[in-house]
Amino acid sequence: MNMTFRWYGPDDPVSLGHIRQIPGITGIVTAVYTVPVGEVWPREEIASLKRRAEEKGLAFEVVESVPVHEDIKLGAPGCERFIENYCENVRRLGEAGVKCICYNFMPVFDWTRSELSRKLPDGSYALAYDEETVRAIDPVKGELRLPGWDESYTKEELWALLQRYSQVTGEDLWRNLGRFLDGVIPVCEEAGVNLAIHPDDPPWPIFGLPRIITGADSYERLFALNESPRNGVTLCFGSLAADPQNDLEEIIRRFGPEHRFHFVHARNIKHTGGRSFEEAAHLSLCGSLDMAALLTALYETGFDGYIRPDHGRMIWGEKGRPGYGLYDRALGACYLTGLWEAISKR
Ligand SMILES: [Mn+2]
Repeated sequence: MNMTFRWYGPDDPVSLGHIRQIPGITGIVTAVYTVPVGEVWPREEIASLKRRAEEKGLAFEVVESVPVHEDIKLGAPGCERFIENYCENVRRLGEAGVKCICYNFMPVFDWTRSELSRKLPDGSYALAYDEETVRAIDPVKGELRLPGWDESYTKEELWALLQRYSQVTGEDLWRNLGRFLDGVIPVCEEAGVNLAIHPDDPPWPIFGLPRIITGADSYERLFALNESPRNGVTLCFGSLAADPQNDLEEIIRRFGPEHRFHFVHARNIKHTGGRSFEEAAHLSLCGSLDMAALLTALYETGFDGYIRPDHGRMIWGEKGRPGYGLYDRALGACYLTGLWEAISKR
């Protein structure tokens, strides 16, 4: 197990100097943020991230994310160019010592919440998802007022993109994911890089857009699509657990022995009725997940990948990137490292 910490690059208010002071952190998780989705990352920018990390004694072995161009998800004519660019990024990252690349295959929208700073009873602030609020929104009407969405699209561009997805089904997405993996996984094998798909967050279709990485059945199908162990998963506790039907411990014990969990996002959530939830501190007693049971299942199935604390609350007056402040994630990292030490010394 390698405990890592997400860092958003030189503009992140959380500095590498802060991160290195969190006990037990061995490396950072970051990305090149200056290049448009679908293009090739300059070698100098990759090298610069690596140099900055290593100057602080931190490894740079995990990238989150190399985003997948919408044309690949759509299976649009000409998407081969974007698959080839993706392969080139895998090669360049492998050359720089990166071992694991996180990505997702969610159409248009990445993670979705209805609130970025819900005040919890203890005075901290957390991200939250209210099912009714999200269900009442029709993005085609331009009612795009939810936080956390990609604001790089104009309203017209977003409308046009949603139109392109209007006939796309879950089966289409699976076929396009298969084509993407067929192109990229052989390069991952040559480059010594694991590819790790992040589950859809939340793990169900939103706004009429299909979502396919949603639970145990998805993993069964994903692993069958491409048998290489390089074709793996970022196991995000909070994303999968948003669907109360997902039994995370069962998922870990069932698929863990296949060694396809290359990266774990450890995060707790608290179910608040139906499919609504709010994000919680990492401790089991603060949310709906039994973190000790989940880490025990990982340990007992031989997990040897990367792990990081996931979203944290805003505490102690910190202002910053929602979910990615320093303090609560640092508390989470220490808690997870402590659990792991206790489990591994039994
Ligand atoms: Mn995650």
